[in-house]
Formats: sequence, C-alpha cells, structure tokens
Amino acid sequence: MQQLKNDRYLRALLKQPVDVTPVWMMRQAGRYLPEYKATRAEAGDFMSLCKNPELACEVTLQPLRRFPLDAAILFSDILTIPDAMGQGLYFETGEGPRFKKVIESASDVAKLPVPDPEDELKYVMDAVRTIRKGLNGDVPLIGFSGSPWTLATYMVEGGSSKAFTKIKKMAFADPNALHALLDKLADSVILYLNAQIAAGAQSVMIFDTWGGVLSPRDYKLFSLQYMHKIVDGLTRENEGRKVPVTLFTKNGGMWLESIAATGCDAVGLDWTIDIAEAKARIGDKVALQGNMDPSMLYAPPARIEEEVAIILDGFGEGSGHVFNLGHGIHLDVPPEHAGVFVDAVHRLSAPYHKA
Ligand code: 1CP
Repeated sequence: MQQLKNDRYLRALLKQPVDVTPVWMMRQAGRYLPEYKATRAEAGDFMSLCKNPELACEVTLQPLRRFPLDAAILFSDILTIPDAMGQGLYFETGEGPRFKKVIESASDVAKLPVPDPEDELKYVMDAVRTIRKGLNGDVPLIGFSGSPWTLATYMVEGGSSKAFTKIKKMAFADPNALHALLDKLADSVILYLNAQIAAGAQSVMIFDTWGGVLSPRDYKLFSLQYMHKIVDGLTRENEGRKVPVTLFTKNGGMWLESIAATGCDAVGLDWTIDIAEAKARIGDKVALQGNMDPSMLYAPPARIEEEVAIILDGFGEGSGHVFNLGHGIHLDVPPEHAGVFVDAVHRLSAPYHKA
C-alpha cells in the first residue's frame, strides 16, 4: 500500500479525525486557468486532450501546482461512456457537447453495447495510471462518472438541454425504453468505475447533475434507483484502504435522506441547502461535501473568506466535511480568488478540529 502524504480528503469522507477541513473544487482543472487553455490548444480539442494520457495528467496536476488542494480529480468527462457506446461525441465551439447519433427508441437502446473499460475506454484507465504516477502519493485521486439519468439526458436530447422534453417524453410515453437504457448505463458505470478503482482511483464520485429536474417520485424511479444499483456494485476497498463513494445530485436538497440511504459514504451538496440543516438530517449517516455558491468566487477576497467561515460554522466541529463549491468553478473566475478560497478553508477550519 502506497502511503499518502496527505490523506485528509479520504479521512474526512470516512469521518475519521483530520487536522483541517480538506478542500477541492469541482472542475478545478479548466478554462479559468491560462495553463489549461495552453495545454488544450496543444491537444487540439477537448476530446483529444481527454484521450491523451500525458496531457490529461498534465491538466489534472495544474491546479495542484497553484493551490494546496487536498485531492486531484481525473481529467476526463462524463460523456466518455456514451461516446464509447458509439454515439459519436463532439464539441461544437462554445456550444457544449453534441452527439452524431441520438437515442430515440427502444430499438436504439437495444443496439447499444456495454463498453469494456480496458478496451474502448482504455484511454481513461491509462490517464488514471499516469496521473497516479504523476501524483507520487501527494494527495488522493478521485475517479468519476455521470449518473445513468444524467448520461441519458445527453444521449436522448443529443446534447445539453434546458427543458428536457425528449428525455421526459421517453420517461412518460415509453418508460420501458428508458429503464432499459438506464439499466444498461448502470451496468456500464459499475464496470467503468471499478476499472478506474483498479487502475488507481482512490475515491469515486457520481455526478447527477440533472436529477433535480425530476419530481420526487420520478427522481427515485429514474435516477436514485440506478445510483443505488451502482453503489451496490462498486469495489469499496483497494490497496488496503476504503474507497469512499460520493453521490452528488444538483438540486437534490429535498431528497438527502434517500440519497444517504443508498449506502454511499458522502453526499455532495449544491448551495441551495444550508449545510447545518443537511448535517442535522443526514450527518449521522454520511459525510458531506460542499457547498459554497461557485459565483461567490467573483466576490472580493474578504467576502470569500467570510462565506467560508459561515459554511465552516454551519457544519460545526468534527470530521465529515469536505469543503467544495456547490457546482463547477466558473470559467471567468480570477485564479487568485480560488487561491483565497482554498487557503481560507485550511486556515479557518483548524479550530473545528481541536478535540
Ligand atoms: O475545455 C473545454 O472547453 C471543455 C470544457 C469541459 C471540461 C473542462 C468539458 C465539456 N468537460 C470538462 C471536464 C470535466 N467534466 C471534468 C474534469 C475534472 C474536474 O476538474 O473537475 C468533470 C468532473 C466533468 C464532468 C461533467 N461533464 C459533468 C458533471 C459535473 C457538472 O459539472 O455538472 C457534466 C454535466 C459534463 C458535461 C459537459 N462536458 C463539457 C461541458 C461544457 C459539459 C456541460 C454541458 C451542459 O451544461 O450541459
């Protein structure tokens, strides 16, 4: 077993004592960093960057060179799975992801393969192995996947969406087709995340970015049920250590108890819920990750520090909190403000870990 120099991120997810609250930022590698833009230009386009393990490793490490972050996250995208299923992912400049083939019917779903992670997705596993070497035991590496529901929204809508009419039409007019798709995606995600763990990911996170657009009943039926299946299928120990699992449903504040009941180790919070309330509701079962509004990084440093202090106070004493933004960092945030945020978490959290 490789000794980690800094394991407070893993410890906090398992509610073990830590010296200060660990912190990382969703989308910490990305366009707010000039060095990221330079590497992406070198790669050509976004998918070529993801498919080049050395360059994917380089951009994963870039934010860690700037800030004392407590975890690295694999540089990749959630849409690698639909791409490996043969949908032909591409990125239209300034317009987000698109697919050449869109899923419209039960027969389209039936034709989709379950990708072999060490074949069609080998470039992701190679990136994980390369990043682990590059990290050299400094901090843990987070692997990730999209939730089946969130992946299905892109696969059926053909890209990003605001109203989600096509996927909801499938959900309500042809639910069997959607359940077949979600089940196939859950199987694919289990294989994909277990392969990331075998390749060296020390914790995994499932991004359910669009679960919050569903009604409470439909959230359980179309999203949570399949995340539960994934949690049940994951490797929970590797290299002699627990591999903690974090579930993040954006806008999922209403459903915290059900999310915690899946058996995950931690629940990711966006900024629309008070962390003190979240802790009171599920803090005895799971760790919490979050939850500063990413737009707060536009504020002057003193205001950022004030907000960090408020959230730390909301969680209160003891372990079980991984500080993060409630969603990805915005691309026009000054990098120095991200530095102020990370430093503030470490400096201001020490008194909460004295016991
Ligand atoms: O360079 C570029 O212009 C591409 C922008 C970009 C980046 C930097 C995309 C396209 N993906 C990524 C990387 C990425 N995506 C990471 C890297 C690790 C990190 O530093 O955090 C991760 C974890 C993701 C996950 C992801 N992709 C999610 C889930 C998390 C979230 O932000 O909600 C989603 C929904 C996507 C889809 C996607 N990929 C890219 C874009 C612009 C989008 C969002 C499109 C939309 O809003 O619908």
